[in-house]
Amino acid sequence: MRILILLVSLSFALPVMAQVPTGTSDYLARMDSDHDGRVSIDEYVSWMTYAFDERDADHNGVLEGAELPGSRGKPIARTTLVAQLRQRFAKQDRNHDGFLDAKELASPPQ
Ligand SMILES: [Ca+2]
Ligand SMILES: [Ca+2]
Repeated sequence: MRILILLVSLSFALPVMAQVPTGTSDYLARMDSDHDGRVSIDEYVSWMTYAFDERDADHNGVLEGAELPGSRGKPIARTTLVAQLRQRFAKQDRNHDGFLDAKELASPPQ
């Protein structure tokens, strides 16, 4: 189950990473939609769920059937993905101020 979650996370994360060839400050700038120089949980989640929303053709909050990468596998609920992203954000927010700065963004949790 853990591996499946990892694969699912990667399949969403990869297209995002592919758009970001040049360093953390660029990455931060793209996620930082209110331009305050740091990434809030909402900015993080909306950035990371972008690929999900693109694929969710009928907008029911679940990827299933042809909406899944490769058109197969178990349905994935958006709420599940968001819960995972929130956990990841909390781990990555090392000083627990509720935001990711460039340094925190550059060092994902192991
Ligand atoms: Ca921000
Ligand atoms: Ca922080």
